[in-house]
Amino acid sequence: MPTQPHVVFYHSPRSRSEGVRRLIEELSAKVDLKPLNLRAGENRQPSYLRINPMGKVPAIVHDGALVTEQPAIYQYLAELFPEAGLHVPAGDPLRGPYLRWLAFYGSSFEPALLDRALKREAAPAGTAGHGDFDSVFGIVAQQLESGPWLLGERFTAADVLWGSALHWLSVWKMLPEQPAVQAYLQRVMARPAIQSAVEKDNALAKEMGLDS
Ligand SMILES: N[C@@H](CCC(=O)N[C@@H](CS)C(=O)NCC(=O)O)C(=O)O
Repeated sequence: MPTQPHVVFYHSPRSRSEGVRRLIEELSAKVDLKPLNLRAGENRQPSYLRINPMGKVPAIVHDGALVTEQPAIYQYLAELFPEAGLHVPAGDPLRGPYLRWLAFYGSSFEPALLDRALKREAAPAGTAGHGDFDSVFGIVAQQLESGPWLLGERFTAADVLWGSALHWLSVWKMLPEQPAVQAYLQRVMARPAIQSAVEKDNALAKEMGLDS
């Protein structure tokens, strides 16, 4: 019988790593969960900085190798647990768009979002590697118009990443009203694995005292 890969997952509810937990649930992957209380500064302790010098979550360790950065983690885990069919392998015509949307999240969406959240003026379009928030969000919203998923009929790990990020932004009222995006979020959040991960993180957040 093939053995399951041993993956250690450093996680905190109410952070970006909630999305990774949703992916893990979608993949039906068994991982070694290491909760870190960011509020208590557990991620800044030397013991964790030795594992991830950035002191951030999400982070995974597999076969002694550290993987950080959401797009890399989503791609890595989806390929490590291929039975779930959430990765897009090399040679598949959707591979390019799949990688594009994973990378676009980290290299364009997050920086543009930070500009908006901090009320910073976006750097000139010809200088910055990312655009202003409205342009970047407009491109994502347009992509989601045809649906049901980011890549059309095929649900992938990229939907878990985008669905989780957009979900939180919608909860925090940081997203411009866009019916196609709201409909997409409803589809993502209705998935049984996503609901199960949300329930587990709600329980963990309560246990860790993160919701007060
Ligand atoms: N570039 C990282 C960002 C991760 C990140 O910023 N994580 C936050 C939680 S949402 C964190 O760990 N913050 C704690 C800290 O920096 O002390 C990624 O995409 O995974």
